[in-house]
Amino acid sequence: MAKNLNKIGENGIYKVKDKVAGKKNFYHLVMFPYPSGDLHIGHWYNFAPADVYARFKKMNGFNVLSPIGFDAFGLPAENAAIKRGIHPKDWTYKNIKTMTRQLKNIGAIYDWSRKIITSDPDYYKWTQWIFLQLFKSGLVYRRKAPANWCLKCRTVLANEQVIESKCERCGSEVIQKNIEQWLFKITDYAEGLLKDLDGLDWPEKTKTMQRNWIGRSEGAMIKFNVRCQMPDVRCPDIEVFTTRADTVFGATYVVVAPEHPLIGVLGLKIRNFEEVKKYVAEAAKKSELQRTDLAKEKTGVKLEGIEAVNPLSGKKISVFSADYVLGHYGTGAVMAVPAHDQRDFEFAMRYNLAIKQVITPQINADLRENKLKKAFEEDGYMVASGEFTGLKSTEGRKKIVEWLEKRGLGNEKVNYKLRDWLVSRQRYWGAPIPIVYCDKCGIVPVSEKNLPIKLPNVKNYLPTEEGRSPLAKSEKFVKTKCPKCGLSAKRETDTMDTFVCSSWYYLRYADPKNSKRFVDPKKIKAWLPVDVYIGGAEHSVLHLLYARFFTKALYDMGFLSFKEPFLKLRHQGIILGPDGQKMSKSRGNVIDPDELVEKFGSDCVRMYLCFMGPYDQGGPWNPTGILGIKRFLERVYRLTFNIKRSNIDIGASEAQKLKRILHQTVKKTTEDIENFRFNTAVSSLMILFNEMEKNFEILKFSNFEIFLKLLSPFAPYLTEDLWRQLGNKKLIHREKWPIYDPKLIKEEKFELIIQINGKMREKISVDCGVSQKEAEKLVLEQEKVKNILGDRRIKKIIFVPDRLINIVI
Ligand code: ANZ
Ligand code: ZN
Repeated sequence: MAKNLNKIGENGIYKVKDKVAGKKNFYHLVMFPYPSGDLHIGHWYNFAPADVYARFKKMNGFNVLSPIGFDAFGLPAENAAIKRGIHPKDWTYKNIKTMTRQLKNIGAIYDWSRKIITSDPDYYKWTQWIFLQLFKSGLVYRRKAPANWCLKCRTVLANEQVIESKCERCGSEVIQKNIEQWLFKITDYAEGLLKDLDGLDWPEKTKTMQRNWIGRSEGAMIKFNVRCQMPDVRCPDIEVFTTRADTVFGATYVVVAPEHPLIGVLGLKIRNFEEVKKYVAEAAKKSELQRTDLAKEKTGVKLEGIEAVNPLSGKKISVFSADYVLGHYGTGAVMAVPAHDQRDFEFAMRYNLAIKQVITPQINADLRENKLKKAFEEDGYMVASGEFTGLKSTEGRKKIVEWLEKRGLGNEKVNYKLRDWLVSRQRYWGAPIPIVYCDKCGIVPVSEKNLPIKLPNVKNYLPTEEGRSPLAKSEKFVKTKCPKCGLSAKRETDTMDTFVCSSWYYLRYADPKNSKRFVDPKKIKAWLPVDVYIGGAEHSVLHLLYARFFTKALYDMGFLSFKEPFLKLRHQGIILGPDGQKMSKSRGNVIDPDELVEKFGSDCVRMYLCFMGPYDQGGPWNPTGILGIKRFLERVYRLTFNIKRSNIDIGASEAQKLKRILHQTVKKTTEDIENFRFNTAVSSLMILFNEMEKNFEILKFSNFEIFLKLLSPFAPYLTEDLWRQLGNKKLIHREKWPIYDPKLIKEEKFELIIQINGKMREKISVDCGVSQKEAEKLVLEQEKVKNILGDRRIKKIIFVPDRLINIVI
């Protein structure tokens, strides 16, 4: 019965117009999938309940855009292709075909005419165009620096793609490698990316993760003069970043990161330079995680012959290099305060350095008896800090910075953990970076009219040992003319990180076929920003942060009129195997949606996914749960043919009750779906249906039709079918969503709470709408109330209609 309806989507019934008279546009978006080759149950869990929401919005009078496409470039597709010895392009497009068929089974209202494939030249032409716009705006740069290098994928990775020192894609070890790379200056947007989170309707947890990733930190820059013991040699100052300027008096040494330029600048002025160099080389081999591991033993090396001057105490202190200080954060140097920073404390213990306490929990504490066993890291009161002694540390911080500022020795400073986004990849399957190297002109952007720079169809797409892109081997691709001077030049052979492609696809859906512009401004206005975005929480930092950055950058260039791409965001949970474990082939607990569709039909799968639990939580798959849904839909099917075609209102109290439940259910499902509570929406539909089935003799025909409409977003195939069988000419998903009558949802009886002097004493069941007079009479007849009142005088009676009565004595 439902199979033929599969075609509905292809007949163009879900085609979306940019404008429909009398309707507001609503942009409903799911995160587009990688064409990994198989649509798994996790995809279904994202897309099917999301489609319930889209259909619900549509029936509520919105002109809904719900597009789909493929995030087709990138490492996962390429690695899989390499494993199977198929060209990444063939592999990708074959998978897209399979997944398109699978996606159609979901029965979503996707407008397939707007499909996007990011590896199509007419899409990546505009990815390259955006690269050029960012380049023009000074948001792109190239530099040689250590980068995360995955030994297995043989490419650099962005920081966001390194999870606990392992490659996010393949799980292998990531080391640091010195390499030329392209970066986007996302750090220019750190403050906006942070601040604008406040206005978004996103899960709080996701916002927190982004906030932490951006990592705003308020502190100060402080200059430490450096003295070299060799005569007549001047040394550059060391600038440190600190969040605790109140502890300057306790700074008993200074530490520079092994990468710090000072070491190279001083060179042989450092007496033990050889030893220092060795230490630096060792540090370079360690990953950031190893270096920042709090539990590890702190190591370092003293720079002999060099001293720093504490700007407040005037004391000369030692300078060390230690790998627990990172080169890229802050200034790459810290003033070490062992009494108040645990890392410094451990270091000082090991190297026998002075530990000087300058903050105490109580004001004017006596320090003589007190020997610290670990660093005291909290705020408190300043001691042994000259004129600042006695101040609260929070106040002292400000005062000290003011003092330093007056003398040109420091200033307030905000730092971010966020680093620039490394976008170049030494891999084949990505959009080529539209840049040319000319001996005369240097780095030259490709001219816009020559876009797209097509990815050549090379036979040898394997990553090279020495870490260069496979494109470098294609002479035809590399050789070109300089866009500026016309002399022969070489193309950039790195490709872009796939996250670049997915940072703007939501814009392209508004105008997917445009060959003149990346999107027509009118279409942007019609659809964007996205009203609701639905997808996995694993993208909390990566994709969602990058997409926000793109939107902000394009806004600043004048291409967009909004600064945030996704106003509302919802995550689905994760579906586990029936054994409660993560699904995996090796565990043999994978649920295959194709099989389920074959066995139960798409509606059952959709509806069970909605029903199985709170949407944002997911949980284990229950094989008997889907059977319950199947039986339920079969009952709906049967009842449709047993129901009397009478629309007469029967006055019987049973009929009244049925009507009330119906209207209550309309209210409940409406509110539940609007709030992504699909599970409780389904269960209230079940309750309603039970009542209808029990009383089908008196069930009004039009009321049953209302039920079918409520069911239709969950079970579109079945309901479209039944809707026609009932003689309707139009499609059910184009019907209006039912509205309830507030008068009809009122219960006949309610529990009246009886209070005496504000304390609850009794509850009685009374008619809804009971008047105060009637209620008082009933209440005063209650034995319990009579006993408490005795013959005390009633001062007054407070009555809250349909809720409570309070007798004040
Ligand atoms: C002195 C001090 C005293 C510090 C004290 C803390 C406590 P967040 O919040 O993460 O910004 N720091 C600065 N740059 C560093 C780097 N490149 N590598 C490692 N550590 C670095 O933390 C800022 C604090 O981390 C700074 O404040 C500095 O130590 C350290 F009682 O300065 B503090
Ligand atoms: Zn040139």
